Amino acid sequence: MPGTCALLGAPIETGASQRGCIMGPASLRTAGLAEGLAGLGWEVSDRGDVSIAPQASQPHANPALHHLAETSAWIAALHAAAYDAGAACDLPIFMGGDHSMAAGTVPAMARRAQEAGRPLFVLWLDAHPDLHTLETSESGNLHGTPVAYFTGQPGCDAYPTLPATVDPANICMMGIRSVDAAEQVRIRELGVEVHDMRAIDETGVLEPLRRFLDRVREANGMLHVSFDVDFLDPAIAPAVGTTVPGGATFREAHLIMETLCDSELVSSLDLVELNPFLDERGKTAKLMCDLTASLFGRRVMDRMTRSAY
Ligand code: 4U7
Ligand code: MN
Ligand code: MN
Ligand code: MN
Repeated sequence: MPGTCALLGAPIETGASQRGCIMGPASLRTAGLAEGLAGLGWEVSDRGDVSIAPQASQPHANPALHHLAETSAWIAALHAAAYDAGAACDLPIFMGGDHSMAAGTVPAMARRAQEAGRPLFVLWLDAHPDLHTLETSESGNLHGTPVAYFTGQPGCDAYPTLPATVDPANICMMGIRSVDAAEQVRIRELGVEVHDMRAIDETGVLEPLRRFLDRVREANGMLHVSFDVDFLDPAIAPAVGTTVPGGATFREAHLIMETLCDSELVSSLDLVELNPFLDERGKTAKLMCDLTASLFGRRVMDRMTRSAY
C-alpha cells in the first residue's frame, strides 16, 4: 500500500466568514502530518504553499458575495498546482484553507481522470452540501459553492472556465446536517447521493460507504475525498468556524478512513476548513492528522486479511 504522497498547502481564508483558515496548512505541518505518513512507509514530499497576487475587486449581480476576485484567482492557481501535484505522486493531500479550495483541487483531479479515461468519484464528508451557486448564496461566503461549480451548474460563470466537470451521480455526501433551501432543491434535481446524519444514525457509516466504493471499483474510477473538519462533531473537533452539533464521532470518522484504506481506491484528499485560531492546544489538527494516518494505513491491530471493504 505505501507509495508516494505530495503535500500542497492552500492557505486560503477568503471563502469563509471567519478568518483563521490561512493558518491551516501550518497547523497540519506542526501537528506532524508528513512525519506520521513517513512513519507508515510513505515517501512524502512537501510542495509548499500556493499563493496568489493581490486582486482588484470584481462586481457581481449578487451583492452579498465576498472576495469573488480572490476566490477566482485561488481556483485558477490551485487547479494548476493540484494538477501538477497529482502527476508527481500516487496520492496528493491538499491542505486547506477553507473549502472554496475544492473548486480548484476537484476540477484538477477531474481533468487528470478524464485524461486517464476514467471517471472521477467524490466522497464529500461535510456538515454542508456546499451546493450554492454564486446566484443562490445568501451568506455570500464562497466556501459554500464548490460542489455547484465542479458539477458545472449554471450560475457559477464568474469562476474560471472548467476543463472537466464531475458527474453528480458520482458524488456521495456523508455527515450532512445543515442544508439551505436552494441546496435542497439542487440535491433533488441532480440526484446527488446524500447520507445525512439521521441516515448515519440509522444505518451507520459502513453500509452506505461500502456500496459507494463498490460503484467506484466497478467503474474503474478515481476517488477524491474532500474532508471538511465540520463533518466531525464539534466536541472532538472545535477548530472550525461553521460548527454544527450532531456530527460524526471519533470512531465513525476513523472507520470511514480505515475502510477507505482497505479499498485502495483513494487517489487524492482535501483536508479543509481547519481554523487553528479556534483550536484547543492543537487537538483538531492532531485529530485530522490521525484520521489521515488511518487512511494511509495505520491500524491498531495487524489483521490476517483486509476487510472486504
Ligand atoms: B463549508 C452556508 F448558510 N450554507 O452558504 C452558507 F449555512 O465549506 C454554510 O461546508 C456554508 O463549511 C458552509 O453560508 C461552507 C450557511
Ligand atoms: Mn464544506
Ligand atoms: Mn461544512
Ligand atoms: Mn466551514
